[in-house]
Amino acid sequence: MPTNVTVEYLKAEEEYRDAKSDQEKLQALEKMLSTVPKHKGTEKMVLQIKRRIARLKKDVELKEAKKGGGKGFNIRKEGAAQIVLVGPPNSGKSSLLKSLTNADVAVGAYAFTTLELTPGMLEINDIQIQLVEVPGLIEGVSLGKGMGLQLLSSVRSADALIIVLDSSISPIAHLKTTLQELESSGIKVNKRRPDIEVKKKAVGGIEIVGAKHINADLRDVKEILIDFRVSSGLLIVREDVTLTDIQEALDYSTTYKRGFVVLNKFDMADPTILKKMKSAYPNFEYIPASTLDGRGIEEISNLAYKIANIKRIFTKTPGEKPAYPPVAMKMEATVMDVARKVHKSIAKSFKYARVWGNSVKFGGQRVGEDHVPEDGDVVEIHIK
Ligand SMILES: Nc1nc2c(ncn2[C@@H]2O[C@H](COP(=O)(O)OP(=O)(O)O)[C@@H](O)[C@H]2O)c(=O)[nH]1
Ligand SMILES: [Mg+2]
Repeated sequence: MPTNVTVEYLKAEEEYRDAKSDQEKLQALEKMLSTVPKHKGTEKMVLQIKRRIARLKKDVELKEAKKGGGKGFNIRKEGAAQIVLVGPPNSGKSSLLKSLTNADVAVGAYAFTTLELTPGMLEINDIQIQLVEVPGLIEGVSLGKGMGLQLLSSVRSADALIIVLDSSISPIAHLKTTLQELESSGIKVNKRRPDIEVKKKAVGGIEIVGAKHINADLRDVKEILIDFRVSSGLLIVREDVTLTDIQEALDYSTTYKRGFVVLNKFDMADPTILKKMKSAYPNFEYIPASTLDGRGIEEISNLAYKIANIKRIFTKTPGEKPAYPPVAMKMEATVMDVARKVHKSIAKSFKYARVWGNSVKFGGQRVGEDHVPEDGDVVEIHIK
């Protein structure tokens, strides 16, 4: 234990020891995390606290799930992808959902108009994308206050997210707190998973390949591995990483999502805010928008389609015209995946496919099952 911790930290630690409920424990741990001095010497401590928080949250989520959760949670996925709308209360999420979809949504000039998840369907490029409004994330949601945990679990299960901000009142600060809430629940937006791999083994201890990339004491690395129940196995590190990177990569509860920011209510904003946001958080795309005058709405649809990471494939039976509408597939889907989507029996007796479009050199080119078609391609499957 480093001796240079603050009085606040020690108080939080005491609160943790005295805590009775999961809620109290979580709050004390979050307080410990925010008060522990952050430098190389305390990295281990910080990571330990984070592991405890993650574990406790998982317990709480499991308990909540057993109870059955509240009404309005667990929206059934429909369409080709699911994108959640998140952001502070009153930023215009409901208004945006209304502008983009057929959803019947309540819009209100006060916070907490929406208390449950509200879905709507966005139709774009012949594809349906489900948009789901998540009630306003407020500071402290990740502490398990109110509906926080269930809300964040709905974000975890989505394919991507749109962060909606009111651009007329401190959008930079609101983006910061929104991202903090998400990160403290293991949801990272527009970040890449570090290139680390773990192969568990039954015996033999821990072996590290690429140790030169690790900027930490290898004993601490092993301690984290053991804490994640890996007592034997291979850790492969392919790029420079810190102890924190290793923990995040091992923690299966960390998820990585794509997202962009809607600067809503731009009709009331100081237009220079766009440039300021870009320099504060350069890893995001921003769309100045207004549900009042309609600006930006079309761009939001287009970018939503892009981050959904799907492609449209027109399937075709030999001798016939391509079928309409196209099927929506994940971007990395192969011709075999398309065959499976059409029918199991077709996939089973797959022989080859002919493809028209950007993924081939000439129309009607013959390809094997591993070929990856591109958005808008026509795929004609031939069976044995
Ligand atoms: N000026 C302006 N007001 C908006 C805009 N979008 C929404 N609002 C207003 O902001 C308030 C909150 O909207 P709502 O969609 O309920 O926000 P939510 O809490 O994020 O779902 C309502 O009074 C809306 O009429 C916009 O683009 N410009
Ligand atoms: Mg709302």
